[in-house]
Amino acid sequence: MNITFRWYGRENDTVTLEHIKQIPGVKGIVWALHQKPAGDVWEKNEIKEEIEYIQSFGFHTEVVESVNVHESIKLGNADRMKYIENYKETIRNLAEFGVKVICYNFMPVFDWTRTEMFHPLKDGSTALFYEKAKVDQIDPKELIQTVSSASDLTLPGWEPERLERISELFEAYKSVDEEKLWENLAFFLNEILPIAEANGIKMAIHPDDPPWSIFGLPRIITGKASYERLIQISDSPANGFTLCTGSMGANPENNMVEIAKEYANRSPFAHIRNVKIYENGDFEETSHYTQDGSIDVKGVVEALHNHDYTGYVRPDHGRHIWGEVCRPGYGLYDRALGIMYLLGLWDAYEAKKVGRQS
Ligand code: DNO
Ligand code: MN
Repeated sequence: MNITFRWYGRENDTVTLEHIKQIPGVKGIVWALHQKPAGDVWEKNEIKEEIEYIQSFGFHTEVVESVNVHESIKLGNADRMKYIENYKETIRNLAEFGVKVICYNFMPVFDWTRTEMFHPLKDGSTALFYEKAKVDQIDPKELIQTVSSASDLTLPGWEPERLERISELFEAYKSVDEEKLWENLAFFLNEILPIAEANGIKMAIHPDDPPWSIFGLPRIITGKASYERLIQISDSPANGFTLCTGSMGANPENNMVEIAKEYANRSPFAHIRNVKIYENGDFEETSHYTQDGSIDVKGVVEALHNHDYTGYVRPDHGRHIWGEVCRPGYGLYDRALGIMYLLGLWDAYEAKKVGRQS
């Protein structure tokens, strides 16, 4: 388990690398060129500057999250090859600087979706919250307002430029159903995976969050069946998954312990967090502690440990605690607590294993 921490860069994060350095066990920073619009090539000089800064703190920079996929690729538009070629160039450039894993997602229009960014929890903290009935009724434009006004920092997937085109995008997706989206994903993967493989990079698709269709848009990376279909598209070792317990696990039908057992070897990257799911389909993000939510985080870590998992792991979102002012879900304190929980579990399983062997 190679512990990492997501960081949004010098200009776009309240957390500093000096702070992250004080969290025990963190080996690497999960980074990105966040200012880059989807579809642009990440140039070598830009990559170099960012990783040199991060590495000057002693962190590795082997995981990128995310290189976003241009909407034309997801829609299968006539100009998609231009963006696919750019994506290939970004893969080659990142490989040259030692990147090993690229996390990406294939969600139409929106990245992760929540109805509240700072929802009060019973313990006095706040956290991201998803109210199912609200998403079923709300005009997506109104939701965009809520999300983008929640923070002064740009939230990935909710960039103002992208959202200006929202009506146009919704119109375009009218002709893209789930099957068509799968076709477009397969086309993209068949183009980029040979490049990734030849350059020693593993692509790691992030599940849709939440893992069901919202606003009538198709969503396809939602559970075990999606993983099987991805493997059918390509068995290349470069065709990997990001095992995100909180995203996929927001659907109680997805047993994350079973999924971890079955797909750990296909997942070069894991996001670990907990969510508490209510009967009406609402969910809130909780601490990582197993007893606080609906996901068996302890069981997931045990499954990874049984696999002798050497992949990259990061705490995913956290609550906002102790008065911290931060990006929604990406404060320092609760994610640091999450790391301590993961390390504690890991060490306990390790001790048990050594005990068994001696
Ligand atoms: C949610 C988060 C997401 C994720 C991107 C990956 O679980 O991890 O913001 O980073 O969707 O592309
Ligand atoms: Mn995630």
